[in-house]
Formats: sequence, structure tokens, C-alpha cells
Amino acid sequence: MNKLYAIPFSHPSIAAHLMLERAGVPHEVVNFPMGLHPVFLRARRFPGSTVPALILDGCRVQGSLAISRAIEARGPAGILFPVDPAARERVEEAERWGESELQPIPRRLFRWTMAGNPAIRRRVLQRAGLPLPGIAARVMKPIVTRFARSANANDATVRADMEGLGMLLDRVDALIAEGTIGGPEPNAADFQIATSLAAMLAFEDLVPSIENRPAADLARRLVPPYPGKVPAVVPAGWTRAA
Ligand SMILES: N[C@@H](CCC(=O)N[C@@H](CS)C(=O)NCC(=O)O)C(=O)O
Repeated sequence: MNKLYAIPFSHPSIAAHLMLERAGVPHEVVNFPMGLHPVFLRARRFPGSTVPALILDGCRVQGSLAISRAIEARGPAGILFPVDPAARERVEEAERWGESELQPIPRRLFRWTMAGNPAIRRRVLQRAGLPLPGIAARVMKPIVTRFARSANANDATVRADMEGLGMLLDRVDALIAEGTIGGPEPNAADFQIATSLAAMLAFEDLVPSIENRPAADLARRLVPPYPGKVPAVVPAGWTRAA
């Protein structure tokens, strides 16, 4: 059986799952406990320490960009990338941009929030199914702090993300308007970008910037909503009408 390794709430892991579904690839999703995932990944002989990680037809594939290509190579041709080379280049570029620019935004905000807010940490861990969430929230403090550091999530970077969000969302809306994403047959860039947008829609802080845009429609059409919302925590002066 093909296996997709993930951690709870990981948006690129959700992208990988949706792409496998789109291509009709039977698979099982295995969620590792947050923080222990590097140990589990190493035990399964994956070279890197991040999810999504996939065993597809016996081969190890790690990272959402490698996974979309492996699924496309398995076929049917055109399931995640256009067959026309110029159109494929546009989708690949949008996908790369989504992975490098958009994907880190909800990750940084999530890790910064988890590290700095014990009450939210408790709620999120409870939603992730951890027993004794009060104790788990205390035990997890050093782990989420390390997570925040590894994603370079701090006041300065989160503030800069908030200020730059409008421009990123403009680019998503432009990609939809030009037809690179948002068409009737979702491609790899659709899944890469829409899952980051769905993760953003799980933050009360970000909803007002996104909810009335074509970007929000794309996320709602392609990605199941996250369970519950992370309460607003970003200082008022950091958010800009986007
Ligand atoms: N850009 C990579 C990054 C994946 C990534 O950073 N995943 C996070 C979860 S959303 C992760 O595994 N983090 C674990 C860690 O940083 O140790 C991709 O698209 O696969």
C-alpha cells in the first residue's frame, strides 16, 4: 500500500494527499506526532526531516514538489501538469512560487502562535487528538519553540509577513485571472497554493484579508476547511488591509 507520512495540520501534506486523490492513487495517510516526526522519518529511511514524505509504488519521495512530479510521472499524463510544454512551464513556476513564498506564511504564523500562546497551544493540541492537552501543552513548549526557531518565526518575520500578505494574495488572484490556476481541472500549482490559502483561512487574523478574494474561493473549492480557527493574536498595528 502507498503511504503518505504527514503531521497534523501540515498544509503541504494536505496538498500531497489531495494530489494523490486527484490522480486516483490508493494510499494511506499516516500522521506522525508533532516533534517526533524526524525519528519516524529516519526509521523509514527518508533522507530529510520534513513531511510530506511518500512511499509510492515502493519508492521514497519527499517534499511536495517532488511528490507532484512523481504522481504525474505515474500517470495518467496531464493529471497534475498540462501536457503542453509552455502551459506546463507556467504551472511549474506558479507551483514553485507557491512552495517558496506562500507556503512559509501560515507555517511561520502557526509556529510563532504556538510558541508564544499557551492557551492556544493547548486548544490546538487537543484538536490534534493529544490526550491530556494541558500537560501536553507544557511538555510541548520546548518542541514548539524549536519549531518556531527552525522556521525563523519571530516577531520581526511574522510582522513582515503580515505587511507583505496583500501583495502575495494579489499574485494569487492574478494567477487565477490569467488561468494558470483556478480552472475546472486542478493542477499541481492549484493544490500547492490552495492548501496554503486554506491554512491561512484557519487564522482569525488572516480571514479579513482573504475572504472576499478569488483566492478564498479557490481554497474553499479544493481544500476541506481546517477544524476550528486559531483566535486573533497578531497586534493590531501589524495587519494591513489587504
Ligand atoms: N517545502 C517543503 C517543506 C515541508 C515542511 O517544512 N513541512 C513541515 C510541515 S508543514 C515539516 O515537516 N516540518 C518539520 C520540521 O520542520 O521539522 C515541502 O513543500 O514539502
